[in-house]
Amino acid sequence: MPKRHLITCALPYANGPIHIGHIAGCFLPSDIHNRFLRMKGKDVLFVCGTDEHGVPITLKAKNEGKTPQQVVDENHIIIAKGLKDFGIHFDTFSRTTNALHHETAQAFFKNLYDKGVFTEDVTEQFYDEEAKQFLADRYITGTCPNCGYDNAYGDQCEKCGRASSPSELLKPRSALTGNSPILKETKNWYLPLDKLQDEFLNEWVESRKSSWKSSVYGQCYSWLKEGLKPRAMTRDLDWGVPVPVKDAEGKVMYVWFDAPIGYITATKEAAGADWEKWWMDPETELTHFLGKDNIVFHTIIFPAMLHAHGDFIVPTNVPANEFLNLEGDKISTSRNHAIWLHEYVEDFPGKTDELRYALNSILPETKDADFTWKDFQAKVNNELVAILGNFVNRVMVLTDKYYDGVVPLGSNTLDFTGSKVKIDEALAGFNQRQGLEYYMEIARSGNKYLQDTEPWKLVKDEANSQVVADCLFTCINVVKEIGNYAQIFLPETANKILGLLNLTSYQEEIKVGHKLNKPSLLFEKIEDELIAIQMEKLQKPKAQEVISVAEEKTVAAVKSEIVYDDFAKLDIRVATIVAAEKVKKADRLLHITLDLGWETRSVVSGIAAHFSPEDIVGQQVTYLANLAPRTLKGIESSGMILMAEDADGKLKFVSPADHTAPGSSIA
Ligand code: B3M
Ligand code: ZN
Repeated sequence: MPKRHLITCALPYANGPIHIGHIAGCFLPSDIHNRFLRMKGKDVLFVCGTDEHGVPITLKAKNEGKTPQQVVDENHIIIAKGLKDFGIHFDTFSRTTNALHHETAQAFFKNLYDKGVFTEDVTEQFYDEEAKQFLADRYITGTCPNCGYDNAYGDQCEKCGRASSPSELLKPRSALTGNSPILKETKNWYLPLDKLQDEFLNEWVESRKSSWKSSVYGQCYSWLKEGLKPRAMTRDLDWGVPVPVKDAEGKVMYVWFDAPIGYITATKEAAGADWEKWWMDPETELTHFLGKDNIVFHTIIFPAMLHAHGDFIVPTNVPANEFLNLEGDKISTSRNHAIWLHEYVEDFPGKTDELRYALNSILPETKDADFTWKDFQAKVNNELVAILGNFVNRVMVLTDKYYDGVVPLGSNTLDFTGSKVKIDEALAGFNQRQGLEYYMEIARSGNKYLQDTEPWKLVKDEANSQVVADCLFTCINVVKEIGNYAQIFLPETANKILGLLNLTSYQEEIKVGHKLNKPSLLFEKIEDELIAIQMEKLQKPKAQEVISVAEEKTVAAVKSEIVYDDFAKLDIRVATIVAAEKVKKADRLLHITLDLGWETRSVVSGIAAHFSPEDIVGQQVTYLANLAPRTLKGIESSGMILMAEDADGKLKFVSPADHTAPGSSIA
């Protein structure tokens, strides 16, 4: 039995906000594990923070005309707020640009350096003589040797997807000045993973074979089988943690060297002088939560670093998740095919448990999973509203009606020990989907018990009064069980149930004569309109972002090729706006009437933030006339007005250069 549990959640890159893929990958699983262990009374520390170094951040900054520091400052705030609003409860949410982190990472590096762990190697790297700077792969563009695309990056061609190295590019250019770079010698420090493999990793990974997920062990196994090579831990870059050794001016640590040390920094921030016991005492159980693209860093490189240092423990488990897709398609930040956390909490105020529940039920624990808005709606309406919420509400209403909200003298006739053992076992084994299913069994059994007992019939006969009292006493205790375990799965709901039961903690017992609070609903149905608005949002990609992010290896500059027949299916026309008004209770929507020459059409369009209705009457537009109609906020919308969107997200109408008869076709 470990004495204490240190839980880490992969540090999100501060080069953009986070989306539901990140939530399902590591934030929700780590938060559930944290809540589970705490409920069991364990000593737990749960840390995270933003990963603020690395080349993508410098590129993003350059692109937006900002400093890297501005970029990470902005994103840290958005990410931290979104997670807090979503109820992810870290002991500390740190940053890798904090001074304490630089100090911690430098001390770590220096320790390995002094021990002679690193090997040094001089290699030739591309160098921009005008900018006086070595160029990271992403800073070099050139002609792809495979497809001839002349804006391919040093590490990858975005047109054909081929991964390459900068030296393979034809006519390489520097992204800083456009000059052709020269090759220049530079020294870097390498972690000898080959040596550490023999010395430590082979045996250690093998010892984890039965306790780690097979997907995690499998990845490690194939890396080790291939044989590890020394890997450079320093970079010629001006954004990162400066390398604290002689001859290393102008060099920073490789971002994957400093980022995991961020866990140590965060622990120092949370535990102060006490931090060492969390990292150095073998009685601490260390668990890293992350997505599958980060496995190698947490099972090979970081453990090798920790081992080489010598004072640290290594992780007990690394329960990595697979990927989450969205509406059948890969989540893509550049195509804006994503549900952003900070937007969800704004669009669905007070509904964090609804998303938690939907994601928990599909967590990509063993294979990729797919989130759809329809499924989200169904889970909320058919499970949270119809089962859990409905049961709790019926118990509250009946107690209010029959006993004026006072707990009757009765005895408990249901026992959920079996369900609770099953939940605990599932959660201890990181089977959190299964855990949620067992949890819902409690609500289902409660519902069934109430339905079978039918106190509303029994109550008509005075002779049954004890049976009715027993039934409601039992049900009130089931509500408490549901609330108690909701602390793990549905934290907002746990608080609400505590309020309904008029208790201050789930430790408290439900006593006969205790007065409950007035019933109020836990969940409400998600209406079709809300889902339609979200679907519409997904169909409106933001302007292409030039930088691809780590999660996404290929970014298509142009959508995939179609044939003429695909295009010919679209019936695109010129139309004239003849009337426009705001849609009630929908800030973003305008109801527009279009003249199509031979008839008028009604369209609901999400452009209210960009245009006022009175300004657009008379405007000519491009109109997709044969898009299947749908209903938004009770108004039928047929077809779609096509808009141009610039890089700042501003929308503009696309209209013919001269006035054109409405109904004219565009092809
Ligand atoms: N920032 C990668 C990612 O967000 C990386 C994780 C660091 S964990 C030490 O996918
Ligand atoms: Zn190519």
